[in-house]
Amino acid sequence: MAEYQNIFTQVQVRGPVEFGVPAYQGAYPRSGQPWFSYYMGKIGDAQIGPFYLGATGLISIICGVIAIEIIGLNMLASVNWNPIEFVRQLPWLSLQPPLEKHGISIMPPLKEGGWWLMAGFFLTTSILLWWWRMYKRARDLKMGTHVAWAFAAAIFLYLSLGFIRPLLMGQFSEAVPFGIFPHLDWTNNFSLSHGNLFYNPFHMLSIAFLYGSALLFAMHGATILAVSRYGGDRELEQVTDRGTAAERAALFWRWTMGFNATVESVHRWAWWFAVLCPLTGAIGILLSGTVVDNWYDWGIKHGLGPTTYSQ
Ligand code: 07D
Ligand code: 07D
Repeated sequence: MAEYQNIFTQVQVRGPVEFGVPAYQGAYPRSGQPWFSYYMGKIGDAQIGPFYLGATGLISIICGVIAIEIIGLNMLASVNWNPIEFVRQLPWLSLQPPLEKHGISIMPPLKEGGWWLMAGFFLTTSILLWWWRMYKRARDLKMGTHVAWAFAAAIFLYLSLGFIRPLLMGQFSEAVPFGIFPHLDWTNNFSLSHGNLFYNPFHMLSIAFLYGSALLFAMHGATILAVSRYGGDRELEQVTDRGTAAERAALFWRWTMGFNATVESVHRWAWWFAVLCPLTGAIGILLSGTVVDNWYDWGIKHGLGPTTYSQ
């Protein structure tokens, strides 16, 4: 039997199903008989289940389904309830936010933004409940709550785009429409109507953290794969007996970069880069139209753009 396994030399060992640590007292029990999937085992754990849904999970899914129903049925109505056209045109269909004349009224006519507000309400409730479920599951497993706080950073950007900034502007019409290409059109228009978002320093920071996250992920993923032949992917052994894998990985980076993160700190690097991407982004969005109207003009004024032209 192969001693060390990675994606290339993988042997799937099947023991009895693992039920994990007992559920927290008062929590709903995990349900369902777990089963194994060979193909899931290729990309992760082969065991599926048991599942834990709980009240927040269940209500979150119900709210998510209601939001998708409202969005989907409005899109279907926009193609005269023709299912073929719905499928054909889906990427371009949309549910638009309230018209400008309704400001931040929460009761505009349904067809003038009411449906959008309703869908937004259910989607936001669904996302917040899922956050709460994530936080609770982590606490009940006596884990840190890092994942929930990273998710909160993304939720902050989502809320900035669709709720906080529109409130600050006094206009729900400023919010993002639901729809695949329509939300891209909105993104493009946002940049244009604020004089080129590239001159927004927080957009710059967000991009640096986005690219940085990809780079860190590539470096970390590649490093661990590169030492998986020495058991580097088996984190527990690396902590109790560093062996040669972690040492080689560290040495590799000291040789090639002059510095190495530690087994622990590399995850802090990754967490901060990922979290700062939407966090700086949200700041940039909240400043647009509220504090700074035109980022290009702002950039020129603050030395980000050319002040004179040679031609
Ligand atoms: C891979 C994890 C899985 C998540 C996935 C997304 C839905 C929506 C809706 C059928 C990396 C699931 C999608 C549930 C289905 C309908 C009507 C995460 C992974 C696979 N965007 N955006 C996409 C959202 C904003 C922008 C794709 C959501 C801003 C650009 C997908 C939000 C701005 C491009 C999507 C949101 C913006 C995209 C792939 C919320 C500025 C693309 C996403 C809630 C930040 C890309 C056609 C992906 C694309 C794309 C979803 C917000 C810009 C549909 C849910 C308003 C420039 N966005 N987006 O893989 O191909 O994420 O678009 O805020 O080029 Mg977007
Ligand atoms: C959207 C957080 C919300 C998501 C949540 C998830 C579900 C689905 C799914 C069950 C992504 C909820 C999930 C409901 C459940 C399943 C499967 C995070 C989101 C809560 N830009 N730009 C960014 C670049 C331009 C514009 C960020 C590059 C142009 C606007 C990012 C370029 C114009 C906004 C970034 C570029 C423009 C952004 C997003 C290049 C358009 C934003 C970070 C090379 C012509 C957003 C400050 C992120 C922002 C944003 C990258 C160009 C417009 C770094 C690389 C100039 C309006 N841009 N951009 O984490 O924060 O998003 O801006 O040209 O709002 Mg940009």
